[in-house]
This record gives sequence, C-alpha cells and structure tokens, in this order.
Amino acid sequence: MAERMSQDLSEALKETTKEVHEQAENTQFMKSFQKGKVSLREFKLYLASLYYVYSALEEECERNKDNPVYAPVYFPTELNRSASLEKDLEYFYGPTWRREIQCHKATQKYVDRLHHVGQDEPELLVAHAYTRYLGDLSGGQILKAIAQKSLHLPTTGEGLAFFNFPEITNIHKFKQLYRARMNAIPMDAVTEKRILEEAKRSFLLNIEVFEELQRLTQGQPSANGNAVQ
Ligand code: VER
Repeated sequence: MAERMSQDLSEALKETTKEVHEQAENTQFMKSFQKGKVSLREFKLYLASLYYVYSALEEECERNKDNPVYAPVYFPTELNRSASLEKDLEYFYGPTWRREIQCHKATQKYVDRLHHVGQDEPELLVAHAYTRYLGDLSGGQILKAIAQKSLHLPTTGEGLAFFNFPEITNIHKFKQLYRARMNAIPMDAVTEKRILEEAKRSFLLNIEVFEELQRLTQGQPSANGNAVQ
C-alpha cells in the first residue's frame, strides 16, 4: 500500500495487471491465436465482440471528455476503434453485417460494466481505456501480423483496420505520452486503488469474452468460416 502511493499510476497498473495479463495470454483463444490457429469464424466473432465493447467504451469516453478524471487521456482521433471495426465487419460479413452479428452474454456483461463506469463511476474509466488501448498498441501489433498471415488476408490491410493506428506515427512515443497523461490525472490513494482493481476487472471481463468465444466455436472448427457438418 505505502509503496503504491508513491508509484506512478502507469507503473502500478502494469504491475497490478501482470498476473491477469498472463491469464489473458494463456486463454485457449489467445493461445491458438498466437499459434496462427484462429479460424475465420473465430476471428469474425472476435471482431464483432470488440465492436460492441469499443462502441460502449467510446460512448463513455465521449460522455466524459471534459471530466478531469478522464480528460487527460481523451485521444479520440488517435485511438478510437469503433469506426475501424465497422469497416472490418463490413469486409468480413458484407453490407448486412449489422444484422448478422450478435452481442453474446460475456460481451454484454463487459458492455454493461463500461456503461456503469462511464455513467456512475467515471473515475474508473481510465482503467478500461488503459486495458484496451495500451493492449492494442502493444500485443495487438503482434496479433495483427499473425492474423494477416494465418487468415490469408490481403497485404493492403483490408479486414485489419482494427489493428492499424494511422493517426499515431510513433507507437512507442505515444504510449509514453499516454502513460504521462494517466499519471497526471489527479486522484487520492483510495481512488488509485479502485482504478487498479477496475483494471484487473476489465482484464477478467476480456478473459470471459475469450472463453465464451471459444465455447461458441467449439465443435465447429473451420478454415473458411462455414460450419462444418
Ligand atoms: Fe498485452 N502485451 N498481450 N494484452 N498488454 C503487452 C502489453 C500490454 C500480448 C503481448 C503484450 C493482451 O494480450 C496479449 C495489455 C493488454 C492485453 C506485450 C506487451 C500478447 C502476445 C497477447 C495475447 C496473446 C490482452 C488480451 C490484453 C487486454 C485485454 C496492456 C494493457 C499492455 C500495456 C502494459 C503496460 O502498462 O505497459 C509484448
């Protein structure tokens, strides 16, 4: 506790989420993703789930853009993912994509939490933004290369807009700026502790989404996105 109070939020977040990060990396879904064994069907469901998550996250970021507990890390031009996800979903599902996707239970639970936080506990929103956006700017870049290769996607980047951040010229520098901005958010020790807990919670919500995705696709392995049998 005492040492945490003198530590920057960015360092505390990294340290506190180390274990859940490992847990997330070791979910069956992420393990097969890393091995290049993700099927098109799984990838499509993953993007659909992310679409609901980012729509909720970005709606709440918008709501709190002038709130001092969130404003320093409000970077919509650089970070927003919902428009990129819409493009990817259109690429994979076609023009009727909105009617083809569904918000499954674990995704809905995550979405509900994001709205609750954005509306009732906005000081915790930074934890959710950290987990997703810094993750996308880190491991996400590894996953992009794997997805492109294993799903045989065009090198022109179609279907992979989610992983591209055209408004960020230097990812490393941007992450440093983001950390500095997180550290500049004024907060007391109790709030910092709640943010750290919320970050762990957001990882767990992601893990539940991956586990659900795995269950949804179990028994229906397919390389081309069509159900086998
Ligand atoms: Fe992670 N990640 N990650 N990651 N990540 C890094 C940093 C980082 C990696 C690799 C890396 C997730 O999954 C993966 C997150 C969040 C998340 C590296 C640095 C791999 C290879 C995978 C999956 C296979 C997931 C699922 C999440 C969250 C949902 C964050 C927040 C960070 C920044 C840590 C910090 O504070 O610097 C190589």
